[in-house]
Amino acid sequence: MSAILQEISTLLQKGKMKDVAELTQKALDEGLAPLTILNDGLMPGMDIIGERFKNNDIFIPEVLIAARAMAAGTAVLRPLLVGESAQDKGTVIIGTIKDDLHDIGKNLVRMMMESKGLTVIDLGNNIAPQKYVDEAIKHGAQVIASSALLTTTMVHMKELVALVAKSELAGKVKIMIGGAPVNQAFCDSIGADIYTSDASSAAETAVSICAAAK
Ligand code: B12
Repeated sequence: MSAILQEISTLLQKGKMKDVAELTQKALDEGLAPLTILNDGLMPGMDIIGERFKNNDIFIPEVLIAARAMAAGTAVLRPLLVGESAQDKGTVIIGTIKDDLHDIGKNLVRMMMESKGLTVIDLGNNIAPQKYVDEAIKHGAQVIASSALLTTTMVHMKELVALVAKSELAGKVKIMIGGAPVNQAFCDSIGADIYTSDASSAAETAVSICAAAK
């Protein structure tokens, strides 16, 4: 990892929101690609925070300020990743599932999807399964994307799958799921359509689904 990416990671871990934003801009000015800064600077910093939280080395306040620093860095990258032209390649409804407030991964997935020209309706976090269905009908979406970071909330994804199957969306909308505790086996077990492990592959897959639906 280059020195500036290492420093971005370190400052993120310390929750230095302003410094992370400034250094992210500096890395861009030095010619580093936005995705490199995201994948090799910001994300590794958040991974270390995750490990330290797991080991009870740090607690919620530290995690929250690190999350804010991560958001400040991604805000700098967002216009470059997303671009300005709306290409209308399809519509995705995205949200973090009911009872779950984690939204960093969901926001990255949204950003990557937008960068590929998809229209993304972001419902936010703590989203009831019925709300995804209602919004997908309202916006004529081809994809519902749901994120979960807690083993206690991922179970609500099963309710989402059942509700879609009972609705007018059945057979028309694909359900994509993701988030750290989610995997292919869980996806298969609840009958969701697609699982991917990261934001870039989630965006590529959503583009393919939307293209096939046209
Ligand atoms: C940041 C964080 C928080 C922040 C969230 C801030 C925010 N705005 O999101 C705060 C402090 C609020 C928090 C709170 C809690 N947290 Co927390 N948190 C984390 C932490 C450290 C990082 C999560 C993160 O953002 N990772 C970075 C992102 C980029 O990764 P990601 O979300 O996995 O997303 C990537 C992929 O999964 C994928 N993806 C994500 N979503 C989707 C969706 C689709 C459709 C697809 C295809 C792909 C995809 O793409 C992303 C990019 O590649 C994790 C530890 C960890 N290692 O995950 C714990 C963690 C998730 N939290 C945990 C816990 C226990 C909690 C609390 C219950 C703590 C408490 N006692 O109160 C609360 C719950 C609050 C709630 N109701 O949601 C546990 C969960 C354990 C479990 N088995 O369920 C973890 C694993 C920590 C641990 N090891 O103990 N947390």
